[in-house]
Amino acid sequence: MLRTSSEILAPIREKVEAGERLSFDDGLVLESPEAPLPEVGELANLVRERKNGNAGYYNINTHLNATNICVYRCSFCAFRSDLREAKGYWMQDDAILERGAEAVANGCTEMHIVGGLHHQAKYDWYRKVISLLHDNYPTLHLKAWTPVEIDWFSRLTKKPIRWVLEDQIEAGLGSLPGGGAEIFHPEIRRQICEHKADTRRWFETHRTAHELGLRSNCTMLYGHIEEARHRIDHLIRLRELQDETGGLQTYIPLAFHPENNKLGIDNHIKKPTALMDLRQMAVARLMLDNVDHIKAYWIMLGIGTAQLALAYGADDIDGTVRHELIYHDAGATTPEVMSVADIEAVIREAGRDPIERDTLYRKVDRTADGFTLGEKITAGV
Ligand code: V47
Ligand code: SF4
Repeated sequence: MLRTSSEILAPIREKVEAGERLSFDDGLVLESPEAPLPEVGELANLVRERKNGNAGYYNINTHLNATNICVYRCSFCAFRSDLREAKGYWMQDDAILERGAEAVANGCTEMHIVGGLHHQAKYDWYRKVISLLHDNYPTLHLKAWTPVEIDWFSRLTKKPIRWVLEDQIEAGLGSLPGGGAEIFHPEIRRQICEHKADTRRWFETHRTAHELGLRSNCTMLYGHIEEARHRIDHLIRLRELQDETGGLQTYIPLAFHPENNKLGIDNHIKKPTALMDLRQMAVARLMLDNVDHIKAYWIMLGIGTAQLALAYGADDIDGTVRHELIYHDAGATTPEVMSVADIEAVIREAGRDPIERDTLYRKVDRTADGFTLGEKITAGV
């Protein structure tokens, strides 16, 4: 049933209903407080249901942050540590293998691996993180390294990004997660993470990964010092890459958590409200017309907002998750892990049909002795 549109959204509603692409200015309208959120959400839901029907995707996954010691000092980061700090750690082979064994015992199909750039770690150590896990637990998909890490490996080895990615694929890398994107616009990026891989390098890494046949995710860190125009610029840059390669599979809007980090403390920033979170979800679904999936990462949003997000553009809530540090260090109060029964109940309560997928969006069917993978789930238009 078509509802009457508020005046400000009428032209955008027409475009969305006709399946037309939205412009930068349309994005700013969607961001404006005069655009009623329920209506923005309804439009996003239209696109979400066109692409993904009533599916509510999740996976069984775990995290590995093999070190938190980092040469960089991104002002939003509560996870990093210096070598001399008590919280600094660096995992060696046994601990990494133990994490793999635990993952497989828990039925995980994916391990999400990112971490600090330890000044004493050689490239071979980072490669070994991947090869150890892949050789010993070949059913585990390794979604690992952001462009910040790939760029660092390129500096360590003095080899191009393409060489690093090829070498990582040979070691067992399965795909790239979405991190390290933050805000692409230089006005903001230089204030929050001046030294690490810049926007050009982020795109070069993902573009090269896609050329090599890897899929990747993408993110945006919102709710700090950026403005609406920086967020829309960010989404349009991602949309342009996707037009070029088609390799992005999921976009995850990341709500800034202000605790225990310089950016939050110095600027007295409060965590984004649920209404801001829902608007970011919906705007992304509407602007990223060529990306199949939008993820409401429950660890970061909280379970209630993630459930609501399934009606505001999102079709995925990430996984059961285990060993998450980045958000919990920055003040997240969500549980550290959710059982399959609970995650399915959360999705069902939101009115969606829970579907277990693997990292590459193939349907997972559980069997008595493990799981089998179906065809890639194809999104609609
Ligand atoms: O790049 C760091 C963000 C990202 C904070 O690909 C923070 O499936 C909020 O990329 N407040 C890493 N955000 C996490 C990430 C991710 C998460 C879930 C799923 C996937 C995926 C990727 O976390 C970093 C940065 O943007 N981050 N500190 C903070 N204080
Ligand atoms: Fe280091 Fe990553 Fe934290 Fe930046 S976000 S300080 S690169 S661990």
